[in-house]
Amino acid sequence: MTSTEQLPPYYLTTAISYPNGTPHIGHAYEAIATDALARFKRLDGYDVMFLTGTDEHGLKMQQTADKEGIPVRDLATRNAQAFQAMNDDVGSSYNRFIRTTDADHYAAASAIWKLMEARGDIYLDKYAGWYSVRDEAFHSEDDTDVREDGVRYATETDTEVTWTEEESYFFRLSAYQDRLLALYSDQPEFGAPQSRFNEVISFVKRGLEDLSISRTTFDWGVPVPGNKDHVMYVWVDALTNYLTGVGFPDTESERFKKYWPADVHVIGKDISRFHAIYWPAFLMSAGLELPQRIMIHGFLFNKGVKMSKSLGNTVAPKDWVDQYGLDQIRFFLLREVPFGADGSYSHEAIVGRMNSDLANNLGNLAQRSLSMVAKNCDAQVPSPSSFAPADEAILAQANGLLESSRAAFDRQEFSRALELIWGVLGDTNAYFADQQPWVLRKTDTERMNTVLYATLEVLRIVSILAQPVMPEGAGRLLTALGQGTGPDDAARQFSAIATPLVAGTALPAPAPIFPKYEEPAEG
Ligand code: ME8
Repeated sequence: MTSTEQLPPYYLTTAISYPNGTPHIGHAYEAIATDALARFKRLDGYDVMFLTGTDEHGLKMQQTADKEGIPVRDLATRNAQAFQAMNDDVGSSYNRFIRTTDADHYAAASAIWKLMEARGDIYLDKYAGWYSVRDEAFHSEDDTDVREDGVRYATETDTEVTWTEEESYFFRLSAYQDRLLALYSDQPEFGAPQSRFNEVISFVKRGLEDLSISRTTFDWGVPVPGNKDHVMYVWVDALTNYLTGVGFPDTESERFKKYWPADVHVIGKDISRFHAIYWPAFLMSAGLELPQRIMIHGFLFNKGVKMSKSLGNTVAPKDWVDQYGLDQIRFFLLREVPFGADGSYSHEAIVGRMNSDLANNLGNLAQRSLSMVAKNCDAQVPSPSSFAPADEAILAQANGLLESSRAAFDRQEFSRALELIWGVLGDTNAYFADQQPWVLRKTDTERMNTVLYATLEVLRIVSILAQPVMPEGAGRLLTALGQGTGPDDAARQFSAIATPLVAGTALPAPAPIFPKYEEPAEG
């Protein structure tokens, strides 16, 4: 038994969501992708810390609560529960669900503020500018425009801005331009994918202004240490959640020493500047190590159209899971859209993936080979004789998948990993059709046994590697292949891939997995 203390650590996070509404498919997408990576790393022998949660402060939360006529804390609690339930619904295996109203988070946010202040990077001044409540950010006049309705908008984000003047603390972001550019060139993998990271780099090259980091017009936030008239700008508090989650400010704790710096922060494209510019600057100022990587994913659209409540095209993640199945939506989202790119979903696209990739390529191959084994091999893994070149070739392909999947997951290229795995499945289907084990049954049972053995061996390797994306279905397939009973079983870890199936292993009666999607009957 290896204790987790000896395993290499891996710390990953999602963005923390604003609980001013309920979760949508975009939130579920980020949770599922990050979860698949967390599961992959656990199965690959890492001691994983996976953090997710809710970002509960700020003016937007206060305004939503006022509109609903309820205390802001109640709004935060109600919707934080909805976000946690969504994570559970999509099978997220987070280790902690953090809320920025948690007591330990207040301590962490105060501590990072004091460190940045002690460095001389925080000063008090006055701010006047165009403020967008939706973005929780000021925009320079050049970045705004007055539209036909007479209202001024932030050009980039299409959100309304209002002229706001207040006393504010500032962070000397301008002093960090050179250090940030040095970081980007020394650590070219810091931001990904490259195209989205390039946008960040150009922004920094154009020059950085100091950042307003406190507010006096409302009090729903973490108090600024030493000045009770100010609360922290919500992004200072929000980004710090990544430190709170591993025990900051106790930088000497085992947990902090083990997990910090984070291996990857997974975020959406609209918040790349906050993560790839402000966050490393805050950490440099506080004298803390920087995360290894900011992975910026794209947005999901409903048939290419932005989701919005007014268009009535938002989808609740739970409804999706109920309609198509959990494994099915996890597979669809990660296979269909290259992570980093924008993507679209539609009923037809989901059903297409379910029927061709899952029901046909995987489910059907498993069903056909396992029922032949049940009938013709005493329900035991058959004993192979010497492998023919066709068998060797398919086994070699399957055995190469661990390394290629690992390379793809390390770059968060989930669709690439699944494409490679399903490529091998496609070739195995062709192999099965070519070899015709149902004919060999009458002509050459030794050869039939070898073909069935090789097919089951590919299915075993594919199922082990499919667990991070489809924990349930891949688990059921592993059970059908006699490979343990639960996800922690040694036979299901990636280290078991190198140990081939043992002939004579008893197999349970095969049950169909990944059935075809049937349209519900009308009426
Ligand atoms: O931005 N498709 O919270 P949030 C894919 N609280 N991803 C989407 C999406 C879509 N249609 N819409 C949103 C915040 N997201 C801050 C984060 S982190 C310290 C603070 C992603 O609830 C979005 O890009 O608006 C972000 O990564 C996450 O969902 C939460 O968005």
